[in-house]
Amino acid sequence: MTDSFDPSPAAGDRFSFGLWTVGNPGADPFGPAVRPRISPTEIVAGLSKAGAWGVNLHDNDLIPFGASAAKRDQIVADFKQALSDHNMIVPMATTNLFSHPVFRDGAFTSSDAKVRAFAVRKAMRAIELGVELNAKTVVFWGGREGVETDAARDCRDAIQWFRECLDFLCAWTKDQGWDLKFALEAKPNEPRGDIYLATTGHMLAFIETLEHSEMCGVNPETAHENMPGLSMVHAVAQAMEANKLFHIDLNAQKIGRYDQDLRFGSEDLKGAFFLVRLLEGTCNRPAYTGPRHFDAHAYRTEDVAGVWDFATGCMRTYKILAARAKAFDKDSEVQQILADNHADPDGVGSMLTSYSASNRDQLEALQLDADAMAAKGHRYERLDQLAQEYLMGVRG
Ligand code: DIG
Ligand code: MN
Ligand code: MN
Repeated sequence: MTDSFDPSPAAGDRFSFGLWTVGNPGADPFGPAVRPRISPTEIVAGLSKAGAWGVNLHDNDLIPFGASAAKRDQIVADFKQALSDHNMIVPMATTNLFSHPVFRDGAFTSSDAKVRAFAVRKAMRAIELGVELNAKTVVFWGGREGVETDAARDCRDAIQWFRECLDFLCAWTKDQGWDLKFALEAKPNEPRGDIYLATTGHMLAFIETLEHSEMCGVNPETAHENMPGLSMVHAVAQAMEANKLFHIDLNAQKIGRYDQDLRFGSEDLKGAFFLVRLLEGTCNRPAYTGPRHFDAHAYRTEDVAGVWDFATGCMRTYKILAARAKAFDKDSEVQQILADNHADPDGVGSMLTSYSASNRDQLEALQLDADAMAAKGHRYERLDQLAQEYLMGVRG
């Protein structure tokens, strides 16, 4: 890598963090907070200084549950002033439908219709806040939408109630004349024993059953796909292919662990490399144009200075991987191996793009030698070694 490369984050990179990420005080199920709470206005200032572009929030990250209207308005006014002072925007807003005990058996999937109604109304207030802060995307993470025992309810009822609540909120949003995108975030478990619609794939199928599916997409999170051992790269690629990647939660995770929400790239670096390659479109494909959002937090071992080390590390790693991916895809040997594997001199692929009598007859007439095709090597060992060497900085 040339010495001139500077991985320092800049506004043009569209990096964003949630108030809950750098504001995480380090509490965990086995111990209390270890860091002082940083106020939302201090977070805005700190993120701006670190080079971030946007700051996201749950309603209650900013406005305490049950705050009076006057208190709410004052808090929002102060927050807006901080955004203006530090040239920061709010790309995404979301609703906390998981902390208050009222949601202990779910929000949109609670068997109690009054809880579902309470959750929908809370989401309406959070969407109003997002619109007031000029957010363009609303994320829905159903942290409590699940069970510890399937004796609790029929999953089909849960899915129907989830759909009803989202259809209601989509229709209400359109009724307000707002042009918002809803991004549904999947997670397989934690805090519930099993969370409904556990992966991005489940969410993509569910979205197609919604009344206003055109305004709904997904918000895949690295940790949430990796927890069950799935590929975040494949989840994001499927979302992009379906034009449903409306937002993304970038972080890192050891497979098979609880949700660690680690600094981006700090675990599966090769997975992060291929994810950034996909998002940046360095392999001559359209790039993802949304926020590069980090839903992660610093180790509990860190003090406040360490929190900003964490935030800077997320952004620097993303930029370094973007540069590595660009160099990898410009490498002539990489391009040649990929071209050899995709070669189709006889145009056979075009016979499969759609069915016709002509394509059928051409397909039937093809001379295909299975043994000859089977004997062909693909040079993926060399290709992956090249990727590794770009990652390790010994090439390009
Ligand atoms: C957890 O991964 C969830 C919540 O933090 C939030 O609702 C969402 C926003 O990115 N991610
Ligand atoms: Mn997470
Ligand atoms: Mn998330």
